[in-house]
Amino acid sequence: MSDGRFTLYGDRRSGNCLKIVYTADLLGLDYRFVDVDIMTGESRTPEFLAVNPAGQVPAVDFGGGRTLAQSNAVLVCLAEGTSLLPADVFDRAKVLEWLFWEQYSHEPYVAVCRFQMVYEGKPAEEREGWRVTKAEAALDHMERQLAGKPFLVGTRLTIADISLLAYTRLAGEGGFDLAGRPKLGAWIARCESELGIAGAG
Ligand SMILES: N[C@@H](CCC(=O)N[C@@H](CS)C(=O)NCC(=O)O)C(=O)O
Repeated sequence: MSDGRFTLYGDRRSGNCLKIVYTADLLGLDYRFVDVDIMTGESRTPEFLAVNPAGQVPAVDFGGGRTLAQSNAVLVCLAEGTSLLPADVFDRAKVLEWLFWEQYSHEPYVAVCRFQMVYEGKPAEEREGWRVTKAEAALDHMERQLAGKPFLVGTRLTIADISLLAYTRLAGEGGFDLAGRPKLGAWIARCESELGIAGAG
């Protein structure tokens, strides 16, 4: 699937887009990045809606009419056949377990709080309280799950780590303090080292 050059439509501030960039760069894939500004209507143009009718980034065009949205679906597509997506069916399902959890129990809280601060320019105090509570719970869950483990699934980096890393490493921009979560901090540094990306300030 990822044999040929593809086009990634995205926003460079978006963790959902960055997780694809991290994966594609690690795998040395050939792609073109097209910037789409979601704040000025660029994700609602007829041209963009032809790529992703849902009007969201990221979206990928593999050519030949094969377009794909949903960041974690794209990760699965890119990582197939590599160590980032285990061949063993149980390990593979564990990776999927984390990908689904990321979209349902982490991203709507950690990422949306960050969106309110970074994109909408709100101060931390104006984040929605219920969302902050759920975000803190998600980060606590990761801290517990990383006890005695270098990565989320098995002993190697997988797309489960890359997917969760994208917004977790930027959680500070959403008003969250990771200082009291040492395992999470060490995991972020480990993943960043594997990916060759700088620490998140
Ligand atoms: N579940 C989707 C979420 C995509 C998403 O929320 N994209 C945001 C940017 S991170 C977006 O395009 N927002 C603009 C909009 O929804 O109109 C994924 O994982 O790709």
